Amino acid sequence: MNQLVRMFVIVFVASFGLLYLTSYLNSSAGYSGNNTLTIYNWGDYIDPDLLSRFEKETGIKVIYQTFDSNEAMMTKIAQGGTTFDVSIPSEYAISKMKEENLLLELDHSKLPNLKYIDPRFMNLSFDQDNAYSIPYFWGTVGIVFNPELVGDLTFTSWDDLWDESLRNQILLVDGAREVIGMGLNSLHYSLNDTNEAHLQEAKAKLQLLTPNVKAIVGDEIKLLLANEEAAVGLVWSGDASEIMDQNDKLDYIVPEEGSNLWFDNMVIPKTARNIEGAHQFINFMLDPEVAAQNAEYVGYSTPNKAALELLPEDISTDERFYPDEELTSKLEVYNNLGKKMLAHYNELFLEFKMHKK
Ligand code: SPD
Repeated sequence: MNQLVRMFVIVFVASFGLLYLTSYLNSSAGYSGNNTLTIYNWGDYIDPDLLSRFEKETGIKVIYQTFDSNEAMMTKIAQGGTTFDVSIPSEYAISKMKEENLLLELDHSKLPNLKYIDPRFMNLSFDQDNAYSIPYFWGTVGIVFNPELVGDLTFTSWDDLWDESLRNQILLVDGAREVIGMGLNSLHYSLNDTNEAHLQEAKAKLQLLTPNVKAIVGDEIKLLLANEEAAVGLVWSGDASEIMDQNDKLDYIVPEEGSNLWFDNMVIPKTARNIEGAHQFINFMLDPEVAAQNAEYVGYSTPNKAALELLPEDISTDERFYPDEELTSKLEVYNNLGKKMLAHYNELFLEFKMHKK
């Protein structure tokens, strides 16, 4: 009996010691066992120094993963089995994720820096009261081009992309809404059009563009265009700004038939394990100095009014990337077209990609 008690005491003391040692090792690395934050963001969409700064300031270890489309991100979160604490979807995706109950309601009392966001970017239709999402970056979709390689083309019209002189000279961003939307806009249709005849017309017109399309690519589009591997690209405005930073011969324009105005906002998915840390991270990214550093690093347009004032004037006054309300009011925001129609847009885009091959 005595021996049994001794054994029990030895096992108890050993387990306690092991537990103490593990927690000591974790805390000496600066993090307690479950004090991590998993962030799921677009590729190339944050200054990595800010992640280190957040870790240092809070003692929270960041685990960082990326996606390259709203569709891929939504599928992964909806499937479950992930522990993302913060993600950064675009407006139509936020609306769909709300509908599918994939987002947590935010606690604004934990986001005092929200006061720095320009009211123009708050309470938008996809998330009234910003109950589920907080502005991160915004922008347009347009054409970046190398004036030395495109002759007289000015790209004031989407139709310029179909010009025969651009054979094998165009790179397209790998986005279903962007490419199908461009086809629709070029026909003067809405980029939220759900009329099947219009969609088929856009598909047929896009098929005629394939001889001019060199490739459909992800984030590498920036390097390829900056290195003059192609003359023209269909891009998000922030990518254009980064490309032009690397090669100042290039220019960016939003064609007159219209285009997309988009908003990427920070959300806390239902999969979150560290809800407190997620609020801390969102509030950190809203700090004017942090937001300005991030905007300068990634090249995208900040919705943070106080951060905008901290940016160099050549950035904050560049109307190509900070278009005024008059221009933005002519642009269209993607609607959540519903599960079936969004799947249809994806199918049309896949068919276009197959046709291109
Ligand atoms: N490399 C960062 C890409 C971020 C793009 N977000 C734009 C989404 C528009 N729907």
